[in-house]
Amino acid sequence: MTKTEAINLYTQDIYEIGEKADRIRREFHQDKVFFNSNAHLNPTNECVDTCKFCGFSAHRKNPNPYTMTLHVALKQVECAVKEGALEIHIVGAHNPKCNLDWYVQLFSEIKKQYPQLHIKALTAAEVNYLADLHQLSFKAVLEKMIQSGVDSMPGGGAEIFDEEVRRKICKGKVDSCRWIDIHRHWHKLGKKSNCTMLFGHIESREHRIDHLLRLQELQEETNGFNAFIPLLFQTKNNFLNIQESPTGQEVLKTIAISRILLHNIPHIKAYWATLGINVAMVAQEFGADDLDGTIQKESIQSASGSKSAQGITKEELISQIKNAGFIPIERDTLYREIARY
Ligand code: V47
Repeated sequence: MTKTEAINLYTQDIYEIGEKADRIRREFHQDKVFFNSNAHLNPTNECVDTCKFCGFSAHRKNPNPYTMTLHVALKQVECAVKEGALEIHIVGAHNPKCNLDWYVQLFSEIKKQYPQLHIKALTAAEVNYLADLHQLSFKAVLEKMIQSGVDSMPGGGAEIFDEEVRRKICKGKVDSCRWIDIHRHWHKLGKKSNCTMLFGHIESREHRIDHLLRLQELQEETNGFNAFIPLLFQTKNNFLNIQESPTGQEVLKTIAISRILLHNIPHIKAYWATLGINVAMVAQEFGADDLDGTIQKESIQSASGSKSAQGITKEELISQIKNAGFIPIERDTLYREIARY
């Protein structure tokens, strides 16, 4: 599909593109809706970057800076495991106090204590920051991550690839080519990752399509992405001053178009923390097949207004999925089925 044809999908009736997306979704996953038992660990919110969309970073809009000691971070992991987490998703701010040695110690200690726990850690933006901080190549950082026990990478930091938009919303952060190069290399090392798109701020439909087509192209080359996560922008406590969020229709169309364009990425995650559980469930009829997980404690999106701070229970996820007529499948991070309810 050309860029123009892809952009024109937005002008089609919502049910028409919903049906196309649903057909692809059902070919891949039939009636299954996936979720996992996971926990988030955000070791610090003290950030040298100044992304305008972020309410998590400690600056004027979030006057509560924190940086965990290794001991505190490991205590959180211990609690997460006790609560049943099979995956720990580690994402923090760009903070020289949490340098590469700090993360290497954290990952190694987690792997030593909980060898079965899947470590999904460090966005490409963090990898790029740590490489610059230590004057290393990003390849060297990725290799250190693997040596110390990181299993897969999350999809954050992609935002919107268009450089003009990036200059306005996250100047100085990893650029789009570097984000793609980091994931390409991670895939070449035999590892899987996810990819995201932050939408619903100042970007246009054209920017979204450009973003999706670039992800499609990398996936064609590496086949290393497990899931795509369209992150709906949360408007509170940040410097973008967005007054109006996209309509429900625009959100669902964006998810459906993602499913159609990213026919080579197996999973589309309707992340309940940014969509809310109700829209995330409707999204399962428009191309998505995954909700993300229990999370336990969420600090990034909830800092900008989402209702995800306390996570969600497994029982709630299961009953939402069942009541919507789908089959709840608990998965591990790499989408191997653990249980069917
Ligand atoms: O890169 C920051 C986003 C991302 C806001 O890989 C915001 O499975 C909405 O990438 N409104 C980090 N989003 C989170 C992330 C993620 C989440 C869940 C699963 C996975 C995965 C990855 O959060 C950042 C940024 O794009 N973000 N501020 C905001 N106001």
